[in-house]
Parts: sequence; C-alpha cells; structure tokens
Amino acid sequence: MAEITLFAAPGSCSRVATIVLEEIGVPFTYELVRFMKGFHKSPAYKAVNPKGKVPALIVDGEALTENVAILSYLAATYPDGRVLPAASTPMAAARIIADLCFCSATLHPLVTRYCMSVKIGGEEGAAAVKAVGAEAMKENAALIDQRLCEGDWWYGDAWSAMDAYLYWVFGRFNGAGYDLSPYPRWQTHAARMEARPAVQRALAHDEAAQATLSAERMQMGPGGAPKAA
Ligand SMILES: N[C@@H](CCC(=O)N[C@@H](CS)C(=O)NCC(=O)O)C(=O)O
Repeated sequence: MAEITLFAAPGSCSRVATIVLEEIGVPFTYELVRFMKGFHKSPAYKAVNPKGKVPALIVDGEALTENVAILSYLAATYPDGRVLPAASTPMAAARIIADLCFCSATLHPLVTRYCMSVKIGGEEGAAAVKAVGAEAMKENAALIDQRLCEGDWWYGDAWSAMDAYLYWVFGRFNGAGYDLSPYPRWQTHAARMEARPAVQRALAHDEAAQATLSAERMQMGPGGAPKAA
C-alpha cells in the first residue's frame, strides 16, 4: 500500500483533498503546516512545494501539488473511490477538468478576495477588495445553486470531489459572514455534505490541527510570559 502524506492547514483548501482521501478510505498522514510560523515558506517545505502553499500530497516520497492535480491523481489511482465520474470521451474528460478549474481558478480567488481581503488590499484597500469578491460571487453562487437543481450533487446522483470543493468554498464564505440565503440548494448541499461520515472525519483532522495550533499559541515563554506563536 502506498505511503501517503497530506500537507495541510485547518480551514484552508487542503480540506478538499482531506475529504477526498477520507471518502476513498485510504490511510494517510495529515501533516500540519504552521502558516503562523511561516513553515510554508521555509526551505524544508519549499523542497516539497516550491510555491509555498498547501495542499501538497506525498505518495511514496513523490510530491504532487495543486488541488486539481491531486484530485485527478486520486481519481485515477483509486477508481473504486468514485472521486470523479468516469469519462468515455476526451470531451467528457476535459469538461471534468473544466469543472475542477472553475473551483481552483474562479471560486478560490474569490474566497481569497472576500475572506482574506487585507492580505490583498492592505488595511486601506481591504474593503474594496472584499466588495469585488462579494459582487463577483453572486453570479457564481447562482450558477452553483442552479446546477444543484439537477440532483443532490454537482454530477446529479453521484457524489464527487467537486462536491468537496464546493463545500470548502461554501464554508469559507459562510464563515466570513457572506449571505448565502439566496442559494438554498447550495445550503442544503452543505448540510448533506456534513452528514457524510467521511466529511466528519476530514473536519476532525482540521479540528485536531486547529487545537494543536491553539495550544501552541498558549505556550508560556520564559518567566511565565506568553510566548509569541
Ligand atoms: N492553486 C493552488 C492554491 C493553493 C493555495 O492558495 N493554498 C493556500 C491555502 S487555501 C495557501 O497555502 N496559502 C498560503 C500562502 O499563500 O501564504 C491549489 O489549488 O492547490
């Protein structure tokens, strides 16, 4: 059996791969990347992912980055996991890639704009960046909600990695206070996701990692003074 490690951070887009690994049911190690300590920009981590980001998947010592690539790899390696629908033509296969790219290249940048606006716009520009993210999200959220008319999942009756990706996007916007009430099907989709045991196990990984981070920030420094994280 392959030895698999996922470099991840709680709440980040590595949650998508965490969910998919849990859905497949393959054993893996969740390796916490400590953003606050800058570990993702360290030479040690950049040897794994030169882009200094999560997720990174290590399979028997070989590193793979980018969610789209990781999900495609897992789908091909574990066909019984039904990570993505089977494609019988090049066009069908390319459309699945287009769906994943919609998440990574359209939705994820909107998450960054809306939820991490200070990082992009600085204190002064943050409100404008957030407003751009909020406005652009409306059209995309409507598209997702409309698509979910066709069944419980993005691909109708079949759960897939697309649902994990959309769930992560939903969670980030929801957690940042974006009004998702105009999109009831997407809300129901998120609730449906949360009912899945694999999703609960994935969330437990993130929660355990978050608890580790919180505990580390509580560590006392010399003389009993709180030590900076
Ligand atoms: N295109 C990449 C994006 C990865 C990405 O942006 N990851 C974020 C977390 S959601 C990250 O590692 N951010 C750390 C940083 O940029 O400093 C993918 O889809 O895997």
